[in-house]
Amino acid sequence: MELHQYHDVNQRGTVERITYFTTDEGGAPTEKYANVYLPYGYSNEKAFPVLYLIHGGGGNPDAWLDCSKIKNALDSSFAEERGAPFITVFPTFYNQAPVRTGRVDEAAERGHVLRFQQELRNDLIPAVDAAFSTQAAREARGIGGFSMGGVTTWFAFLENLDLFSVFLPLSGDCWQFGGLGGGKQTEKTVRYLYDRAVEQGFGKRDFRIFAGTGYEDIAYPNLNPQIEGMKAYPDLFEFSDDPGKGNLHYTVMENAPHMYEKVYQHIYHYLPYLF
Ligand code: FER
Repeated sequence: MELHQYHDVNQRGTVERITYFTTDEGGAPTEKYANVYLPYGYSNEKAFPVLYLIHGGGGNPDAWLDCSKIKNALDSSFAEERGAPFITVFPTFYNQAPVRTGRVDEAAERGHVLRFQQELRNDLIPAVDAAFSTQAAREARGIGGFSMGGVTTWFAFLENLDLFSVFLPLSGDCWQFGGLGGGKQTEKTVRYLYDRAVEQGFGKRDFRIFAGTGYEDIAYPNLNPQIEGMKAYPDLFEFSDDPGKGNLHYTVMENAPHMYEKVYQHIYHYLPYLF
């Protein structure tokens, strides 16, 4: 899992912004932006996979880039040919920048990341596929996120499985049945994930989940039981320690609290297997 953070990277990707229109909670049109990382060598002559990477609670489209070495991890991985280059889109699930004082409002946050599923489908993905040279297919589209972004990722599995095949939930559990539901209502949550996939006609060869957290992470008590519960359904969630086999992967890091600076390393670790 060691990132060559001092590696001399001469092949750097660029970060652009895309603006797009979506609909706010009241149904009014609103303009938003996302950051778009284009790998070194990006060109209209090729079509690239796209990873959507979602910030945590209180964050914004800049959070991943400001708070972690994710760009360095992408640049160095592609320069070293650890994986085929892909585009990474950093959007936000908020319509208004949140003012965070004290404890997280679980119901409000859950509402934002659930509403964002429609924005992905109706507005953001079409805008990205129109503006950039993408493969524009679920096989070449992934979504991941940290904390509330991990919660967003599980909702994408439930609501947008026809759009994504790769899922990277990092230090965030599934909130279908309320805040911290992966820990508080593990059995019900796991069963729902299972049923939603099956009812939409998807089987275990149709998606891959690359989950991660840390032993010291506040989300560990919520994500860990959920992943352990999912292992009990190997006909749909086939766990393997080898990220190239099965479709459910889970890495728990040592000395890793709930921070972008830690969780981005999971993306580095899994990168060769994503697309
Ligand atoms: C979790 C998932 C999300 C969790 C916390 C969050 C404590 C979000 C926290 C925040 O936005 O502050 O499992 O565990």
